[in-house]
Amino acid sequence: MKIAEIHIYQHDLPVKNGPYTMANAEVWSLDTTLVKLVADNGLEGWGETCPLGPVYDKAHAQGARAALMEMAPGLIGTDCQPLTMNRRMNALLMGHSYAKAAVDIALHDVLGKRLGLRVADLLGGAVTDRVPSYYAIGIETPEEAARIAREKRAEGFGRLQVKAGGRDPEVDIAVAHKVWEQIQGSGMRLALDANRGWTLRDAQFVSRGCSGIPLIIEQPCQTLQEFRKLRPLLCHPLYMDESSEDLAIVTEAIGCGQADGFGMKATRIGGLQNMRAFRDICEANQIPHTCDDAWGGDILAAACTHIGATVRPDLMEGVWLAAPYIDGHYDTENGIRLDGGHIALPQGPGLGITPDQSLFGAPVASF
Ligand code: 0XW
Ligand code: MG
Repeated sequence: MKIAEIHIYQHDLPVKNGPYTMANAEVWSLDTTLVKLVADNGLEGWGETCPLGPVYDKAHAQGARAALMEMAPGLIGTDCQPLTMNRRMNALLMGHSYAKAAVDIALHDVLGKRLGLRVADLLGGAVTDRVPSYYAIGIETPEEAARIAREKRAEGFGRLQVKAGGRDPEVDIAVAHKVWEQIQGSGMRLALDANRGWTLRDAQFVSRGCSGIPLIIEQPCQTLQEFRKLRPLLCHPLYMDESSEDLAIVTEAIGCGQADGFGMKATRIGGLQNMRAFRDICEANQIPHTCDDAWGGDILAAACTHIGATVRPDLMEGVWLAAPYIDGHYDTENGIRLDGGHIALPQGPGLGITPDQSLFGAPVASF
């Protein structure tokens, strides 16, 4: 089976009840890119990439479409095999893993349909059909963060991520304590995610101010060098998110003891083929991690859910969904939804999602 056509679509995702807030950033609407691969047997596969605005990661919406248009002519005629396709994309364009991921996801979708297998089965096999999620509480006051924590505990979430940074570290400390008061003893795990918004000084202040709380600190600062300096100074396990830009950085961070875990984005690492390798590297080193993405609709949500379903349960830190912030679904029947803090693994072949293509309008480019 070979690639016969590639179609690229742009679609806006306004943030429901926005904005979505993080340290030094708030977003009101996202610009997502969808890729439809048509194989020479007529089967179609869908992929998606949706940077969280232009400053969250080294990725932006127009860059994704430009990278896809750069590669597309050279991908026509390529075998529908993930490794072959990834090697072909790397031979056509250096970097831009977040764009390549959309092709890789679409490829897994069309290959699964060809073989009559779920993407999770292509990735080694699902260990669960009810994938754990986690909820991210934005930059909030201590009281509001505590209210949301109570609500999400009642809904059945097993893990909370609380956004921090971009403000007085004393407020971050107060938020962490208020949230912990709501979930202590429930078995819920807690992450404090600064999204690179702390200095080394603030990260140490907050960790010491929360020394009695069993939380993890996620992406406190900007650089790998800061991770190296900070790791021995913290009272808490240190997770890497935005800095984990590729598998080489992941293996170095694990090998050098810079990271105790990861918040991993399927598109940042380059798609499901690389996400599978990341999963296996983490499992070989007993390293917990998430399987999610910065944003995205049903296609990206399904991709993260499928890889998330294959992760060893004791290492699984959850699949985050943008769904609570998106009005409607690409696939109204099989769209990816939260239920009691968990996500039902789609059972159809491929991603198990059939997007209503009319939502996306005409392609911005076809090859
Ligand atoms: C919580 N997320 C997965 C959603 C937002 O994109 C940010 C991200 C994170 O962990 O930084
Ligand atoms: Mg994060």
